Amino acid sequence: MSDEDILFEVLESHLDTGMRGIPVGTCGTSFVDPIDGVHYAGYPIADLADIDPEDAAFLLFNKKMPDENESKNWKENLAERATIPADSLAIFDAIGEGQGHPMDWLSMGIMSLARAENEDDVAADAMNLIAWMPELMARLFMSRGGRGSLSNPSNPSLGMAGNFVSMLGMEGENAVRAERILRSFLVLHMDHGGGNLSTFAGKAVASSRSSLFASIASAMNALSGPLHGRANQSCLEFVQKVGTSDSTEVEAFVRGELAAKRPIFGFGHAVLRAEDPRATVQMKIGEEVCPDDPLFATVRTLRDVAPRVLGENPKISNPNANVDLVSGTLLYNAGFRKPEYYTTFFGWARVIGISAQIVDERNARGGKGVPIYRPKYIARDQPVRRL
Ligand code: AMX
Repeated sequence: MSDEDILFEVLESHLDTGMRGIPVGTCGTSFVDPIDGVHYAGYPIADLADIDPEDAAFLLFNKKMPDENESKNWKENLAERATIPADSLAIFDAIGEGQGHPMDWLSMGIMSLARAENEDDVAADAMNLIAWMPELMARLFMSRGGRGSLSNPSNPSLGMAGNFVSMLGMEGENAVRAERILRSFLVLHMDHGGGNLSTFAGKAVASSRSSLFASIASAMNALSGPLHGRANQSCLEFVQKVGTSDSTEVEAFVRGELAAKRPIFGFGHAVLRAEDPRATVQMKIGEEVCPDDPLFATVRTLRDVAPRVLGENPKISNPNANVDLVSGTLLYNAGFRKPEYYTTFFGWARVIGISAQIVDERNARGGKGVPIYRPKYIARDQPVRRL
């Protein structure tokens, strides 16, 4: 690419559109193809669904799949870092059981770990935060749920998903199912290119050389919005509201929602123009772990019916299933019965991808880092005036 290549011509009609589609930088961790979905360092996401989440993290940071030795060393490195600094997360005892949204707890939890920042070593901070996330998440769930301290102490040798499930005190078949679902959830949600709001927000804050913790907390705050990460909470609530898996009834429900100008959750996407491969993968997992679950049966029928109904409206660019159609139902089957927590799982996964992108941006320009973000806003209706 030469300096002269015109990638995009900014027209007046592009202003005030949320910078939709306007190129602003480069991203080495992942790219999103409108048809084939997200690829991590070139690998289509569907090929990665069953790998260890730790290996997916290695891939995003190193842009290559780890060999056996690299995978072992990487996991040991994370395990060695896993002890949360003493007295951190005391904030969770202070907020009060059930108060505030879990995403606010996640953000505050991450900020409370900033006291252990390594100055000028964003890569070390990223590794530490990734290593601390399973315990942070477990303590968030226990404290906010009023369930006291961890059921079992942190045991990083179980892997990030297994350790979290164990700290919550899940056992037997339930623990196995929860870990299976969570492992793939984490891998599928880690990264989605550079321009989604939470990633962009995290990188923009990081560009001022703010700490990794402040940058990631900002990203989590962006993710917490109902138009972004909190959509996975809304999707499960929507599937519960459908309340049937009968095709005719589901179709009538979908048409009724559209007539009432309400969105059909779990369908459509700003960039993708086919079914999200992450939805396809999760449908397969659902068929494996909970084929007879009534909620999953509703999802199965919605996936058959809704694209046809939505497709009748030519304005809708993509009537097909997105990642959120199935993820909430799987988490519900994993034993996580409160949808308000679902976005924290999304946040946990994104901590990894966004951290990898922040490290890349700090290493840019021969280690100088990307310049501080400074897009231009054009003045509107403000003639110069004098008092
Ligand atoms: N239900 C109802 N209307 C929909 C729709 C859906 N599933 N998908 C698109 N539309 C509407 C849009 O609201 C828009 O209407 P408008 O012109 O009156 O504003 C029109 O169709 C054109 O939209 P688009 O260009 O196809 O998509 P978009 O980029 O504006 O919106 C999205 C994308 C995801 C917000 C939208 O598809 C939607 O609201 N889906 C339902 C909610 C959902 O599942 N969100 C999770 C998305 C996955 C994710 O990113 N986490």
